[in-house]
Amino acid sequence: MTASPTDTVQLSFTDVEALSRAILTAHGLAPAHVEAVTRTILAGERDECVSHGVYRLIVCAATLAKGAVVRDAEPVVESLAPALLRVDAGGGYAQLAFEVGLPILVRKAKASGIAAMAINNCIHFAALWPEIEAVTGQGLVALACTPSHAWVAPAGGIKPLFGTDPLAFGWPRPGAFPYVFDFATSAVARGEIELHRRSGQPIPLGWGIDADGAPTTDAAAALAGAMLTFGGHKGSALATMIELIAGPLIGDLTSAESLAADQGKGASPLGGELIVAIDPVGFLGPRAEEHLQRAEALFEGITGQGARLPSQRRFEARERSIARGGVLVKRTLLQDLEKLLAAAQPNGASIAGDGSVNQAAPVSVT
Ligand code: NDP
Ligand code: PYC
Repeated sequence: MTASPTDTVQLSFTDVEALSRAILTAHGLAPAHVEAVTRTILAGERDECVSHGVYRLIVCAATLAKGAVVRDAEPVVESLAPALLRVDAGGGYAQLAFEVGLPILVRKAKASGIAAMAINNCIHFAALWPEIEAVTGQGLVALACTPSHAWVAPAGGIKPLFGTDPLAFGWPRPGAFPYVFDFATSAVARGEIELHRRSGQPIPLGWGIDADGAPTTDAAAALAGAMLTFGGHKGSALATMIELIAGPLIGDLTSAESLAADQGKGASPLGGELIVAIDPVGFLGPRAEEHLQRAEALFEGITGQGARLPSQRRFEARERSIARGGVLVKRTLLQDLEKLLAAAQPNGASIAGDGSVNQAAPVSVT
């Protein structure tokens, strides 16, 4: 709640939660979803993942306003086999479906050594690392992926076909932080290009092409044309794999089908997510500890030569935010969030000049 002299405003974690709850509730989202989505938004902002922090409240509000989310969906769990489960998100946000399925996934992985959870029929707007960390927090190795909307051209092509299709992996480690990577298989997440467009900044060459297939540094032109894969044909192949294993393999939509289902509304992607959990004890039994220790030598081999581990920036940001007791949000973004809240809740919650959320009037939802 501290006004900073620069173009940012410091919000406490409680302020961020209140802001998220006020906006999501004012848009009619049911309480259990509000809490699950708020946890993700707060985690993103805390870790300075700006394209998946409070900015996503604008995306959520737009998606909710367009009627593209089942606001009170209740996830339904189905156990398919000793090592397989499906959670039908019922058209609601993925976060609650993940939280409902997680304990069963963990139980199955510990019983069988490996287990997989399909989340079906969910709206996905978030980073995957919060889910990965929830699995590694149980001592399990984790892999997750999801398609999105067809925004990305295959390497060698110029028409959008793939989603930005993130792939995330986690490995439990001794100490506070696991090894985690989480990246879009496009050169960059679409949210990053959106943020460049919002602030009028050019994008680097290699992120996107315009509608005629010409390389562009114009964010809006790339959003209207096609995004490019990371690593050329390699990102293209990984995106194809994600489209397959988190699409048809689990009976859910590809990114092209998700975009078609959107019917031009511009809402967040609809479809499935695949999460695999592996228990090191399954392969190694009592020798698991010894072999996990060998993995530490690999990480030391990376950091020992001055290279950084993925998520290192994020974990440092987390520690910084915790030490500061809050996050720094761009003043212009906060103003946009305030407008959003005022429009949804004309006589209700508001954001004070110092960034705190005034909840004096009750938030009522029709
Ligand atoms: P980045 O390219 O910024 O980062 C990808 C990963 O690489 C991170 O784990 C990052 O760690 C790591 N990394 C970055 N630089 C280095 C480096 N120099 N050395 C080692 N590791 C490094 O992310 P993207 O733009 O590709 O994706 C951002 C987010 O968007 C992801 O969380 C993803 O899940 C999300 N997303 C979600 C989608 C959805 O459909 N739900 C679709 C697309 C993306 P660090 O964070 O520490 O920098
Ligand atoms: O930034 O590409 C993205 C994205 C898509 C869905 C959620 N994030």
